[in-house]
Amino acid sequence: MSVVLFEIREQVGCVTLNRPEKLNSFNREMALAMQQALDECANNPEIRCVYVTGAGKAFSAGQDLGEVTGDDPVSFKVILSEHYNPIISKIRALQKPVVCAVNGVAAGAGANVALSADITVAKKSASFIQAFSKIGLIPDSGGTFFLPRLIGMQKATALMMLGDKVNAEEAAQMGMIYKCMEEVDFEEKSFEIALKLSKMPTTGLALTKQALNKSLINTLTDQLNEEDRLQLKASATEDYQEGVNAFLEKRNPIFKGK
Ligand code: LHQ
Repeated sequence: MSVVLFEIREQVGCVTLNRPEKLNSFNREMALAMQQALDECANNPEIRCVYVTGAGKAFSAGQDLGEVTGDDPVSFKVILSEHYNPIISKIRALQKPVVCAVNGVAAGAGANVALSADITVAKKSASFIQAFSKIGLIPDSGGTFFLPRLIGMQKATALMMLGDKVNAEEAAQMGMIYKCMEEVDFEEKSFEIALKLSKMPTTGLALTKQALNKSLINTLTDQLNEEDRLQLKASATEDYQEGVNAFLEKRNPIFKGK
């Protein structure tokens, strides 16, 4: 069985971390397979939205600690530069919305992969742990970039230093994730978000993502210029024409992502 499952459902690329017996902790094979799945999502024009989740009871327990110990450990340099950093960069660079459905515990790099998605939702029983400090490491996988921006410096610092477990409801309340969702129909309801996005004007959504990526580092003046540039692109899409026409004709629009 593959350590990452990949399938296309309608126009959604579904990526499932699949080492449930190891709480989907990342070893080299899984990190590289996830990158391959993200590349397929980026390059396949049929795919208009990406949905990432975990198999079994966990989303991901972060780094497989068995791989960094023992006789032939994988080096930290390799783990960061070949595993996590490319995963985070690929998620942010993907010109399609990435929905992450956190189905259980997300710890260490597992938590920060989840927080790098465009829209992160979590099952009520799921939790987030910045587990790094407990083993003497610093938060990686973009955590020190995204978490303070999501929840503010004080809370991010406390969670990263104390390594507290945050449940899904608290995570939603503090703005770490978009929504905490009910247990019973979590897969179906979280997938509906991805499905809805895949039927929207996805070129416009990609341009929105570009603007938001830039907003994390831009001045207001630069950001206004960026909005100007990207809005011109959005206004030239077929989907924009379709959206306006459908509104005026009082019908449902059919968007093609073009
Ligand atoms: C695991 C793991 C795991 C291996 C559970 N590895 N087996 C970057 C640079 C380079 C190196 C290091 O890492 C990084 C980035 C990072 O991600 S650092 C942070 C690494 N992750 C952690 O420190 C989390 C460790 N795990 C836990 O704290 C707990 O397992 C959590 C809170 C995730 C879940 O707790 P429980 O639900 O109580 O499950 P459990 O602890 O009983 O685990 C179940 C099994 O999974 C168990 O194996 P066993 O054979 O006893 O059933 C664990 O050993 C194994 N497992 N996490 N990361």
